[in-house]
Amino acid sequence: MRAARYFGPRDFRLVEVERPVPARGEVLLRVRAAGLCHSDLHIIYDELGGYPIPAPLTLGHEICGEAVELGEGVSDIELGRRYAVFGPVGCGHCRYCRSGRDNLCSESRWMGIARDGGYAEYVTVPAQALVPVPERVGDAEAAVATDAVLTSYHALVTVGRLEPGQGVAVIGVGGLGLNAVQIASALGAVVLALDIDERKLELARQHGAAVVLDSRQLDPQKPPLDRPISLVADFVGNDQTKLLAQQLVERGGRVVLVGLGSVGGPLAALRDIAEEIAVLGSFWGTRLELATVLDLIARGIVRPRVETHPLDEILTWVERLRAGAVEGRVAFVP
Ligand code: FEH
Ligand code: ZN
Ligand code: ZN
Repeated sequence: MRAARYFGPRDFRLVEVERPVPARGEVLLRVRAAGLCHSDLHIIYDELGGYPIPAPLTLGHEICGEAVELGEGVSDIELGRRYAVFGPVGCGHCRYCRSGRDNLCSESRWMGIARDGGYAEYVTVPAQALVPVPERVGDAEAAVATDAVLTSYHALVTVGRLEPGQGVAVIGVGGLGLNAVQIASALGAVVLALDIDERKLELARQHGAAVVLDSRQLDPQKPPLDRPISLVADFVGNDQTKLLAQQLVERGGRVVLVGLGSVGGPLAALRDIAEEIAVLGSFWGTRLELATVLDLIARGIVRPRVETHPLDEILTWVERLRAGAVEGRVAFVP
C-alpha cells in the first residue's frame, strides 16, 4: 500500500509498504482522510527540540477511517462504520486515564508520532481510540476534528476556562486558530484574532472574530477590545508571540500555549509573578472532548475549514504549509 513515511530529518517520502495486520485489541481502518498538521512539519524538519521520533514512521495523526478488520478480542467496533481516531490514546488504567486526562497518559503511543499514522491507505489503531463519526460529519471534517478542532477546544475550554462575555485573544488563525475563533465565538466570548496574513484575518472575521488585527500593528498596552483580555491562546508559539501573549493578558489572566513555533525561548517572568499571570501548556485534548467536538460539527456550530487532496500530493502540500500558503486545514485522501 502507499504510505508517506518519515525516515529521519528532512527525509519524508511516499513509498510502498505492507498493509498492516491488526494485533490483539486493534482495528484495521481503511483511511478515509488524514489531516496535515504543523507538527508534522516540526517532525520532518527536526524542530521539536530533540524529541525522539521513531524512524521509519508513517506520519499523520489526524485520522478518519472505516473499520475493515477486527483484531482478536475486539467486539464493540462495527465493520464498515466510520471512526475518528483519538490520537493520544491512553492506557486506560493510570491515574491520568482514570481521571479523564488521557491526553496526559505517560504510556500513550501517539498516532503518527510514536506509531504508524494515517498518511497511508490503511492503519491499525487500538480499538479504544475509535470514536464513531456522526452521519452529518464528513470524512475530512472528522479527521481534522481529532486535532485541529479538539486541540483548540481543549485549550480554550478545559485549560483556558473561557467564559461567556470574556475577552479572548487568539494568536495565529491558521488550521487550529480559526477553529478557536469559532469555538470562542460560539461560547459567547469576544474574540480578538491576531495574525500577519490578511487573508487569514478576513477568514477569522467571517468565522466570528469581533476584531481582527495584524499583530505587527498592535500596541499591547492598548488592546482593541471593549473589555479586558482574560485569556490569550497562542497557536503560533514562537518567542515573539509568547511575549505578546503575556503583554496582552489582563492581571490574573491566563495564557495558554499551544503552538510549537519555538520549543525553547524566554518567558517574561516579571509579569507572570507580579501579576499572577497563569502561563499554561495545553496538549491535544481528551477522548471525551473528541466526542463533544464531533457533535459541535454535526450541529453546525463549528465548521472546520478543510480542503482535500490526493495522498500522492502530500510533499507539495508540506512545502505549501511551510510557506504559510495554506488557509484552514488540508486533508489527504489515499
Ligand atoms: C504533535 C506532536 C507533538 C506535540 C504536539 C502535537 C500536536 O500537533 C498534537 O495536536
Ligand atoms: Zn497536530
Ligand atoms: Zn494512561
